[in-house]
Amino acid sequence: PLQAVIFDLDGVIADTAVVHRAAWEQLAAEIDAPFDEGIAARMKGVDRRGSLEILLERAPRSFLEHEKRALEERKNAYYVERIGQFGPEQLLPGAREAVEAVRRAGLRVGLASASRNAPLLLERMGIAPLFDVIVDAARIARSKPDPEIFLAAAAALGVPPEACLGVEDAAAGISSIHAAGMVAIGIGQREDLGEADIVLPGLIAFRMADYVDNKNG
Ligand code: B16
Ligand code: MG
Repeated sequence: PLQAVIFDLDGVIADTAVVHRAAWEQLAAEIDAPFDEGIAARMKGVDRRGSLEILLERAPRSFLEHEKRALEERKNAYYVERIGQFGPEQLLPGAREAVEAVRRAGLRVGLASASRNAPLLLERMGIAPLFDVIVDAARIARSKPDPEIFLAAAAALGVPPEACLGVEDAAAGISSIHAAGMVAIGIGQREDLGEADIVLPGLIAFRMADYVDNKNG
C-alpha cells in the first residue's frame, strides 16, 4: 500500500520552471549560445551543471571549468533575483491542497528537487512545515534521470520505494521516479511525459482517493 508521496518542486509545487528558463535564456543571449524549445525541454528538471552542459553544446566556443562555474553563478544570480519577491502567490494552483490531502490521508510527504534553491523557496511560499523530508541537489551526487534523489527521499522518509508515488513535470524526473521503482504522476501534457503512469494537467486535479485504497472511508 501507498505510504508516501514525493513531489518535485519546480513546475509542480512552484511556478518557477518559467523563471529558470528565463534566467538560462538571458545567459544564453549573453554568450551567443542558441536557445530554443528543444533545449528548454531538455533542461527541465536537470540540475544546474547538467543544464549548463546542454546550453554549451551549441555555444560558439568551449569554456574552461572556472568559466563554467562563473556561468552557473551568473545564471543563479538571475534566478535568485527573480525569486526574491516570491511568496505564497507563486504556489501553483492546487499545490498546497494536494500536499495537505496527502498528510490528511496519513501518508508521509517528501520533496525531491534538483534545485539548490528549494529549501529557500518552500520557506518563502510558507509550506516548508508540510514536508517531512526535503532532499535537494546539494545532498545528492547524480542528477535526474538518475534515481538517486527519489531513493534518498524514500530512505529519509523510512519508506520502501515501491510504497511511494512520485510527482514530476519533466521527462528526466519521470525517468528518475521509474528508475527508483515508484509509480509516476506526470504534471503537464501527455506528449512531454510519455512514460508517466498517470498524467494530470496540474495538482488542482490531484485526488488522493484515486491513489490510496482507502478501506476505512
Ligand atoms: P538550481 P526541480 C530543477 O528543479 C529545475 O527544474 C531545473 O530547471 C533547474 O535547473 C534545477 O532545478 C536546478 O536548480 O539552479 O536552483 O539549483 O524541477 O527538480 O524541482
Ligand atoms: Mg520540475
